[in-house]
Amino acid sequence: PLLVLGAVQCGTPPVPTEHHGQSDREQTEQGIGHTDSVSHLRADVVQVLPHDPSAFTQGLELHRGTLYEGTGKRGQSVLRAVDPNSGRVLREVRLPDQLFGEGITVVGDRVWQLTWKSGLAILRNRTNLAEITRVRYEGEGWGLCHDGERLIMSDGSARLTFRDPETFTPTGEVTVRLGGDPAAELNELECAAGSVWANVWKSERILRIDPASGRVTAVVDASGLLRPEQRARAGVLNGIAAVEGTDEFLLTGKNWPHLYRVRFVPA
Ligand code: DDQ
Ligand code: CA
Repeated sequence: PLLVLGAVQCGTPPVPTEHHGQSDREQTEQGIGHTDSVSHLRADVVQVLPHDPSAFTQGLELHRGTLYEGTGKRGQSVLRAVDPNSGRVLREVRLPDQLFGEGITVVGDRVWQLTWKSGLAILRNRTNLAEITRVRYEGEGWGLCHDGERLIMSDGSARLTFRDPETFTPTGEVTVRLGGDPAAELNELECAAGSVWANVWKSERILRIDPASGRVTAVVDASGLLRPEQRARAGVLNGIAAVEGTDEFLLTGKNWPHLYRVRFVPA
């Protein structure tokens, strides 16, 4: 039985997610000498879905209708496959107690999962979540996504590292800049339609990044999803998963009671 927690239809008519018109406000937010435009978006809620409030969400991705979620904290980190409509856990594996799980991404029939400070990426079988291998990397592990050709990883700095999706070997990197300034603390990532979307840690902002240049092309203000009394008990926004075949995304956060199916629209 599906336990959809009420589909909240917002009254706003569909609007294009791209914001080509240059408002004065956008112009003034460009640094001097930076003529690139940055769109300002907000998250329009299409549906509210359940989310395990005990999940300290660190990685979130949808693959063929199944939600893959990685959680953090030492002794509590898991990788699970979840039915996004009901929140039912279909399969779950625990990480060893000393590992703090971070970003995840699906590559075909496999799933990569990062760890925060252990320098270990774990490769698993997507169906049974059994470990296949572990690979070492330099630095911290934060967010991860797969653009179809390469892995893209964040590490707490303003850098995104490109990696081979089979071997995890670094193949390049780019510095993310917003109006010319490095944009650090990029957390959970999502690769969608040629862009990389990144939650900014401890904020309710999501950046849309052009991975070729590192340029931030849009800033999403995703504040106001949780009700104030829910927000007091929940952690930070962290978790963005593209809904395949649509321009929608699932958003959640650490210990949030809901997943929000949203569309990004001009603010
Ligand atoms: N990171 O995901 C931003 C990379 C790290 C988040 C760590 C948050 C600290 C939580 C510590 C909880 C220990 C019980
Ligand atoms: Ca994601």
